[in-house]
Amino acid sequence: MGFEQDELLDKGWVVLHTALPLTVVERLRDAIGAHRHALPPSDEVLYTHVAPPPGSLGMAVLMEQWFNAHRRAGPLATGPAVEAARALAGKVLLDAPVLLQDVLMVKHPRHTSFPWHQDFPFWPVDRPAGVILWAPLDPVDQDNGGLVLGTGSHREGIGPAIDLHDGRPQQGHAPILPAEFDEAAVSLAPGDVVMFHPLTWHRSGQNRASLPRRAWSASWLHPSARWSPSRAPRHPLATRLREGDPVGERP
Ligand SMILES: O=C(O)CCC(=O)C(=O)O
Repeated sequence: MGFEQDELLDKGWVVLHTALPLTVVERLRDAIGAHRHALPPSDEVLYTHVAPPPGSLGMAVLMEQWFNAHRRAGPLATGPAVEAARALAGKVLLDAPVLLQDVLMVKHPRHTSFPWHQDFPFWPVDRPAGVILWAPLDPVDQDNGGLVLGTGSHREGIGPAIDLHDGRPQQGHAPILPAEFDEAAVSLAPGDVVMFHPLTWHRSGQNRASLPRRAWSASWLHPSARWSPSRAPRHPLATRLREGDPVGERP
């Protein structure tokens, strides 16, 4: 087992320094520029369990995001970065990783913070077997809205999908957070990657700097996982998936 998998299993997250070539970083920055020029940000994907509350301000107040640019062509495409990321995901999944989704993100100073949440509850997948790669495209720290991860929080089990506007569970349950955990605020340079477990609780603060904070994330599944649209019925993929099909067979 490599140190990456050891640390991921132990802490729930691991930083890989200088893991992505700067040519890939540059390509992703260009892809964000191309998206901003050509396409509006992706629609609401925050409410994978219940309909958005009336008057919800949607993703626009949290972040500018474009989903699944790996499916696009030309300057919009993130395909070359996906291939570099696939090799990194393979270090911890130790099998052929399956890409669930990728997201280009821009956090401007006007955007609000992301409250504590896990990613897995938003996924139409039957088990938390996978890894998220989060790659800054600008230097990030706590001043410009860098990630904060709950060390060991992946051992607390599967929580609810969180409403990212107020930090409360989408299903209307009482607010819950996992038990005690140490908070790790990661400072990263372009080319670094933080990998975290689908059950690792994480958050990010406001961008208090003057420049936008750009990042890219790619969520990977272990091929043993199966589709489960009933776990996230409002996820954009859900209507195209059959319960129990292997994730390797994309719709
Ligand atoms: O990039 C960020 O600030 C937060 C992203 C995040 O938490 C997520 O996409 O799950």
